[in-house]
Amino acid sequence: RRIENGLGGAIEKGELSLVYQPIVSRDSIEIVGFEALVRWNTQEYGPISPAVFIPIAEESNIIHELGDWILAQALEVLKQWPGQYVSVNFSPRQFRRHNFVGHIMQSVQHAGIEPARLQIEITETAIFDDADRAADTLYKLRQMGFRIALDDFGTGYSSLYNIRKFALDSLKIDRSFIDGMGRERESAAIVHSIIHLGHALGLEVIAEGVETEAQVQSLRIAGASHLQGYFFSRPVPAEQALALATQRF
Ligand code: G
Ligand code: G
Ligand code: MN
Ligand code: NA
Repeated sequence: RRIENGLGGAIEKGELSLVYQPIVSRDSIEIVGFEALVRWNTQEYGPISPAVFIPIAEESNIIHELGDWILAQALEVLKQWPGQYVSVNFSPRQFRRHNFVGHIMQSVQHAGIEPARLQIEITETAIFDDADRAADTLYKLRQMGFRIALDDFGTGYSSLYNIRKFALDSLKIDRSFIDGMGRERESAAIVHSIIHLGHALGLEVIAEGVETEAQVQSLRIAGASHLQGYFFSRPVPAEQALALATQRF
């Protein structure tokens, strides 16, 4: 409850900020986009992880106010980048919000941003409950030119049936599989399978949580189209992201 109460005032108190992590092309030459990740630095308790407060916000309507702030902030920063997209996480409740499509469109229009420069990251949880409605929402968003990424892929209740049915641009392989790749055959096999599946369906495949040179090499060989992780950069504040965006990687 304390967190929920604190979150209510966090925006006004200026306790929230966004950091941005580059998503690089497979040859590591080009930054194609940045994932926006929210940070909450409370005056009282110091930093609180979004892994803690997003699920709490998700239990109430605070998620909408928080989500609106995150999107507006990310779109504002995006204006300064040369051509990259920004990839914003949307929780299941945001995605299922009444008139989500109209809401997103209004936000980008207000910011004067091309829809193609916003990637919407959702998890399988967001689309599993009401698959028909989710398919309709994704179709509309994609028709309007937004990019759609399925986040944490492989950890949820994904069915291959769903993957076929949903309008997507990319699959993001959950970092737990990348982490296990060097140690367990099973993880390596899963990573390879996701990459093949993604490509067969005409999707980009983004590997998350890439930390080592060895992982970069294996993922290149496996054919991942994009890479993201501490090996390239931690999530950094907007000014640092801008510096990265304007240089070659
Ligand atoms: O940034 P970090 O690794 O601590 O994120 C932890 C979790 O919080 C991840 O699951 C991530 O997707 C989620 N998260 C981070 N930023 C946002 C955000 O802006 N919106 C939503 N809905 N989730 C976020
Ligand atoms: O659920 P989602 O994929 O949106 O969460 C991304 C989370 O992963 C963020 O909290 C981010 O800080 C974290 N992250 C990004 N790159 C790495 C990495 O290379 N290693 C680890 N351990 N975490 C990472
Ligand atoms: Mn994500
Ligand atoms: Na993820």
